[in-house]
Amino acid sequence: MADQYEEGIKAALQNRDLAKAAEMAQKYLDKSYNVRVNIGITGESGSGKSTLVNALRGIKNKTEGAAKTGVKETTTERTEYPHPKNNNIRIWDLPGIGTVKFTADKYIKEMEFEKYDFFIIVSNDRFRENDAKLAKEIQKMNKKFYFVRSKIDQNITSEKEEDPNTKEEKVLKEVKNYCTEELKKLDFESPKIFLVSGFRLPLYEFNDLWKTLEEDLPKHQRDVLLLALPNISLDVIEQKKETLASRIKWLTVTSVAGAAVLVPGFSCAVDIQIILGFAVYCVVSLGLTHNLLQKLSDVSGVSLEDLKAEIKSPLAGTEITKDLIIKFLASSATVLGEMAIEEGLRFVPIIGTLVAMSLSGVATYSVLTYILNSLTEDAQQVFKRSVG
Ligand SMILES: Nc1nc2c(ncn2[C@@H]2O[C@H](COP(=O)(O)OP(=O)(O)OP(=O)(O)O)[C@@H](O)[C@H]2O)c(=O)[nH]1
Ligand SMILES: [Mg+2]
Repeated sequence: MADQYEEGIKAALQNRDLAKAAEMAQKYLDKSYNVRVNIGITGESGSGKSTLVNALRGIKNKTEGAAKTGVKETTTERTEYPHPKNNNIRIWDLPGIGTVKFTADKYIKEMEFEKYDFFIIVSNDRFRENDAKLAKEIQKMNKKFYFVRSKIDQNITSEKEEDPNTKEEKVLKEVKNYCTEELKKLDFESPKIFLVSGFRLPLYEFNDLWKTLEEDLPKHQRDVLLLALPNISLDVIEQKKETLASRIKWLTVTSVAGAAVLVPGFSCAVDIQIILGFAVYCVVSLGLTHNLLQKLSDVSGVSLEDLKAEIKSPLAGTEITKDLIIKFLASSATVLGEMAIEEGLRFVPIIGTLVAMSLSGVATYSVLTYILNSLTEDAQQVFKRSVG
């Protein structure tokens, strides 16, 4: 799809029709932002479903607005949780099939199984008949599901209690083998099982779950979900950077038809609104707003102060206003000049064409790139500190 839009924009630029090019770029961006993802979280009562819902939303169980959890908080109604970073992502906390007096058929109907893009089947033990039944129904519908074995931290802790020399890998292997064998008995030949702790997504195999998922999802859904995901690894931060970087080209094209303004101390007129929008988008996606840092502090147990100490960019951890962007531009003029990006830009598709046509477009491109690069560095440092 991107190719088709790129061709259109190139043609418009060749005709020097900046307005048309900007309109097409905006259309592409709208399409890629407005993508819905519905995730169904299912499994037996008490298996850790609601905890996983909260973890995916980057919050701790007892945070306000979190899905209710605990030994007595059985979820009997299906509940929808919008992702705090992106309202288009809906995580559905489904009751366990064992907790409601439904036949599998009725359950699937009541839960509107066709609605979800994929399912996570959670168990804190081996997977049982009911899990298998659901998985088979999902398979029949040609949809994807992933087995998540939750609370793996508990297994490790208790094994270590018995023998302090127990290696973590050994426990992981044993649990994985056991779950695999049990699922084989239920007719799943080589099931994919991910060992996860809902309390600490960066540990254990949540990363592997993401790697599998991203291969299965269509591109736009993958991108949208990736950017909403908590920072579970340096790898994921790098992927976020690439995804955000791929938006810069389109944003730049939308900027060339807009109103560029001169910023005192900055060499060139730029579109402040676009820069502000992108900065906010990056800060949210990379988990660097004050609120998201606070949540990370709650989840990781590292103090907010310590996390904030890792941050260098003036755009992170604070409210991004127009004034802040103007100040930021004025103070970054030298760095941006030194980057001498304009030379290299001649070789970037589409942007290369703009180099001769729109100075402000080129400046916007450089600014957006600079913002993304510095925020990514901050996110990496914060992440290292949070798991450190
Ligand atoms: N140690 C540890 N405890 C967990 C984990 N996930 C959930 N728990 C605990 O297990 C209990 C049940 O978790 P919930 O998330 O409420 O489970 P649920 O599947 O939503 O339960 P129902 O809604 O009753 O079906 C809670 O006390 C959680 O704190 C985990 O990964 N590690
Ligand atoms: Mg629950």
